[in-house]
Amino acid sequence: MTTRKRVLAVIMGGGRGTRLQPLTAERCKPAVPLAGKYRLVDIPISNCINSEINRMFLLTQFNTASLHRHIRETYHFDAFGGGFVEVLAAEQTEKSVDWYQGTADAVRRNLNHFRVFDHDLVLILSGDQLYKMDFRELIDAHIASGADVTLSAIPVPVSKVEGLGLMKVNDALEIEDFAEKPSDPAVIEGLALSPKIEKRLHAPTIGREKHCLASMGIYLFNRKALTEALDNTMADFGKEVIPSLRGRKKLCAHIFEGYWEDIGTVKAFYEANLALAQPLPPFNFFDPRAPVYTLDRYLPPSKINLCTVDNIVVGDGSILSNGVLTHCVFGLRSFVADGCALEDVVLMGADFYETPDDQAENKRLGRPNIGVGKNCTIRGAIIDKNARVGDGCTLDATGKADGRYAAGAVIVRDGVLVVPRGGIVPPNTVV
Ligand code: ADQ
Ligand code: ADP
Repeated sequence: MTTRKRVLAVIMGGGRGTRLQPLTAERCKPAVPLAGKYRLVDIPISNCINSEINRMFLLTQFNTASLHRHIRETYHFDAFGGGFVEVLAAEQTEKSVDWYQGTADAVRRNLNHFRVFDHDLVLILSGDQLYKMDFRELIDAHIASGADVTLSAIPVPVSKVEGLGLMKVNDALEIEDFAEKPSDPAVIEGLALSPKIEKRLHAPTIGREKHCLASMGIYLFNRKALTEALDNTMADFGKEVIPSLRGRKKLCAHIFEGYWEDIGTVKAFYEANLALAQPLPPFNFFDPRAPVYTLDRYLPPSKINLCTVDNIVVGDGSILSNGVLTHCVFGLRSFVADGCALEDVVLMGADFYETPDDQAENKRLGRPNIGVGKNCTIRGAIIDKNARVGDGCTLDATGKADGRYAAGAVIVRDGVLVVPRGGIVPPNTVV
């Protein structure tokens, strides 16, 4: 390994987060809970730490107290290593009063913050992807090829390339062509992997559906190349900056063949979470060589009373009672009362416990307690944090068109039923 180069990582914490609404209605994308106890941002940060990269900037649109607290209380570096995770929220300056216009704009506006730190390379990462990668391999490949910019690239079957940037590479993995999110089948066909590259893959694609090399939105720039690439008004890396560099800079691909999921939409987020409840999940949170770090909360172990459970993940501090729970993810401080049947549900849990006084107050106000009340049947849903589902509710996403239901207490998005953060679903609601 030759990671003597000094690397700064820049994590793109998300634009307006519209594709993740309503999960991003009251929080920024990096803070969205994941897998029962983590937040989305823990994934890229852990990948960096496990790759010996300990200087990270997190670019976000919102200056949320909760994100700052999570970062401050989780990521402690010793005084000698010089490590940090710094949140840089879109800020008003004399030159600009608006939000970041796109990924490139966000990085450009923060170049002045990066300059202060010694570095040779800048690693730009998306904040909404679930994957495990040793960035040292990417860095080594970048140095070995003498590239100005290296893009991490993953082979994707042609039927699944929608929404991805695609590239054509030569035998030396130099990028000869790049198209951001092409939809024309002829263009996609033209970018399909050459047999020579196909043969080099660990999991050869020959004899299967044609594959293309897709950009993972992970870019490694030489310091100078980044400054030059951003010396303009281009807003986005994928749409503008990367295509503009073709022929002007040496652009190379580094092929990654592990599990990688973009979780920028409600459906992808839901499916990636539930996949963790399978017997052998595609993403391994149990890998001792590459742990995923998060806030240590000192919660009690969870209690499960007389339940029938099958393929569930349970976060700390939860109490699940007397129900049938199938293929679900329960986040921190989840409560499920007696007599419930839950299937394919991501229950995010709560930020705090209600005291007996809080519960008495709920009763007085006719408000359900936080969690899922007695005798509910729920299927195909995300119940966001601090939500209250009353007794006797039936919530089922099957066959429901996207839209608002139960006077807005429930939203169906991408075919997934969502009870928003802090939402109240009155007792006996049927959706
Ligand atoms: P997209 O993910 O669609 O495609 P983009 O919307 O630019 O591209 O987002 C990239 C990352 O930056 C995401 O993590 C996003 O949340 C974040 N982001 C977006 N706007 C931001 C802003 N203004 N401030 C801070 N963060 C912001 C990109 C590439 C494709 C590639 C896919 C792989 O353009 O070529 O195939 O990623 O997912
Ligand atoms: P999210 O994880 O959904 O982004 P936040 O991080 O914004 O949520 O909120 C989490 C923090 O908010 C917790 O640390 C918790 O202490 C605090 N919190 C939120 N609502 C309440 C409340 N009603 N009572 C006490 N603490 C709360």
